[in-house]
Amino acid sequence: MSAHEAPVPDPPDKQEQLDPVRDHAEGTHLTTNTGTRIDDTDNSLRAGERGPTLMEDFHFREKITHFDHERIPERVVHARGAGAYGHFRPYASLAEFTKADFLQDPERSTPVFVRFSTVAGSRGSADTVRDVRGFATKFYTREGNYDLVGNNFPVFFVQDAIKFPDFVHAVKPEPPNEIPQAQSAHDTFWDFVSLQPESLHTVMWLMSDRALPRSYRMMQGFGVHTFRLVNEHGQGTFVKFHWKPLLGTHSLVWDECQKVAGRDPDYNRRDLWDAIDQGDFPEYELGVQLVPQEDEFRFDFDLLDATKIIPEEIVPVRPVGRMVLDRNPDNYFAETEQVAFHTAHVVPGIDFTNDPLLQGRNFSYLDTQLIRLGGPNFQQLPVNRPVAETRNNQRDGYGQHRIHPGQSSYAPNSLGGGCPMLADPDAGAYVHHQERVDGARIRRRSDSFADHYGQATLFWNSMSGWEREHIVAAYRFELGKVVDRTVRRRTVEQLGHIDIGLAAAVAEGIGVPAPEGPPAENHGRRSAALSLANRATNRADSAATRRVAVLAADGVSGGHVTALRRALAEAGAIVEVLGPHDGELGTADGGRLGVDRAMNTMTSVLYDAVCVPGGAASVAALAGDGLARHYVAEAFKHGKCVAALDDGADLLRRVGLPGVRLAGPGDEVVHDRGVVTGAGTAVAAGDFVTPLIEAIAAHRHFDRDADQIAA
Ligand code: HDD
Repeated sequence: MSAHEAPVPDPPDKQEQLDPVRDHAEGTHLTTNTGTRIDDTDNSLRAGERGPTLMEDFHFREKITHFDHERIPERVVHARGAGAYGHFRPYASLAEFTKADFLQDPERSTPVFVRFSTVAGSRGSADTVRDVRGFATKFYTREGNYDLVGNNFPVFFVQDAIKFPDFVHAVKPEPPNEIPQAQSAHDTFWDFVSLQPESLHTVMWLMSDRALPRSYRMMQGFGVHTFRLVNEHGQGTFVKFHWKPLLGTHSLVWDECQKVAGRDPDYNRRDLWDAIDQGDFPEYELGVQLVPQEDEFRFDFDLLDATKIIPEEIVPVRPVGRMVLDRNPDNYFAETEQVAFHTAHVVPGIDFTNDPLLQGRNFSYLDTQLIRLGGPNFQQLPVNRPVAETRNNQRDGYGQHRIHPGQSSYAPNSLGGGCPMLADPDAGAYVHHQERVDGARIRRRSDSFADHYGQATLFWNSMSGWEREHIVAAYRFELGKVVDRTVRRRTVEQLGHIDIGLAAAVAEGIGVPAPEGPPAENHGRRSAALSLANRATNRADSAATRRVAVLAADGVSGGHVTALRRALAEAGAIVEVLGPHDGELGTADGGRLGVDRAMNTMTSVLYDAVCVPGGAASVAALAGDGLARHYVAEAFKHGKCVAALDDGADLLRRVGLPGVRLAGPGDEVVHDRGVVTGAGTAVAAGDFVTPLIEAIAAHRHFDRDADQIAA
């Protein structure tokens, strides 16, 4: 065997690799950065008790200098994020399509680090803003790191990377006053997109509930671009990557988002952290849409156009593996902040296409890491370090952590024995997919990128009734914040190219005329997979990890609470008893019940469902408490499951849930559009629990008459 063909040794596991750099403080003493022990870190060294500080206080100077340099530039986009480690494992070998090592063996898992993010806001902004979410995965494969740097939308706002700075400048806070933070609801964003029809399709996604994920654990991910898989024969296949959360894809509603942004700005970050901490590990299925090379021109759009999807009905998504996130980082800065993704971090078997957005990204990510992470050695940071061996002749630079012995740092060399040697293409070297490229040097987009309305219309046509209502409401909200009337009008005219009904509904809300002239023809095509209401593709009927608030006061039925707690816990839900105060409550049968949280410290928007157990005194106290009534009204308004046992339903009656049938005398259990009421005996018999869990698992019930509810 020649040295070129030497087998690649199995790398260490990523966590094993990180262990030596985890710097635990237990049992240690405070020292300077050079190891000198320190006996006082509270008083600077002074000339006399009331005298000036001395220059020779090296501990003071080192401590302050380090502090002064603690911050690094935040990411220009995707500044706010949350990360987690995990593992990916393919279901079966994908050797037919790709030689990528991590997609070959269902017995072998590959460590990953995932960073989820919002895009527009600064590091300290709220999680539940209307925005695209980043979904970036670093696979630490045996052949090097592979980064799949995707979003939770399958399309992007611009077709060519050269437009990215314009788009980002438009959506970011406006230059004169840096207002508004983390919002697209302002003039410059709508000015730009109304002049830029290629953005329309992605803006439709942004106005939909897709932009308001309930959780990073309940959010799809997409590689967006068409990439290329390459097998060991050098044969290429076009591919679109999809992540599907096993908990289903679920969203919040806009009113809820705005309230959560104040009540818990860390809502999505906390949710991810808590779930992993409690052992509810988020899982996602990796899917691929595969298109043979010879089918490149089979579609009525260009595969290289990142503003287009391949509808799943035309090319189905084939599930190929599963990712589990099972470990929180130890240190936010060291890991989640310093992780450096780059679309050009690829491994053999995964290649690019000529998508002009992707080509530009391949330049941008390396460039940004150089300044953000202080130089060319950012790959040596623990979170970025591949588990595969790295060897080359790149040397020195800021933050060099490796010592390279030896005389030669160039190739070819004889003094270093020719090392590091070039790898054989047949022994794991990356070989770029060969493709003939010729053409005139030109700044022009292909005509095949010209249709900007077809898929925006496809998206609109595919929405259910309530999704359309939410989209119209979102446009009305956003454009209602736009001061310039011309921008409002221009946007409505653009919408007229998608659907005249949509344009008219938005126009009415923002006080501008509906577009004139003959309405654009709607092609009538739909893609059922796009709707969040579609059970088959986007839902998971599970109440697991859903948060349920049980409202109680003194005199509550302890039996109801115990039965609810047991049944919901069995379904994997998280139950919290909320009382008028913290501590304990007395139950109807003379027992004591611990309160998990005082009602005033929480709010219905932090729960997926609200339950009211029986107990005359408890229900009377809650009915007289505006805060308790607000929990019920608000949960109902946001389409959530609301449930009550026995006289607990009196609280629902007091609130007044329009048109909803509640259990009365003689009714065992009544389930009406997510409102579940019934007799206490039914909870004991388990009959109440099945509809309750169904109602929670269904996530939201928008077929209610909730507009008249004040909450
Ligand atoms: Fe980007 C970060 C996703 C277009 C330039 N991008 C960034 C992150 C994600 C994406 C998830 C955060 C990674 C992390 O968590 O650290 N970006 C996308 C997607 C795009 C896209 C799915 C379109 C399909 N991006 C895009 C373009 C450019 C950039 C066209 C520039 C030409 N993106 C960047 C960047 C960032 C970044 C400036 C900021 C911080 C970073 O890279 O590390 O280089």
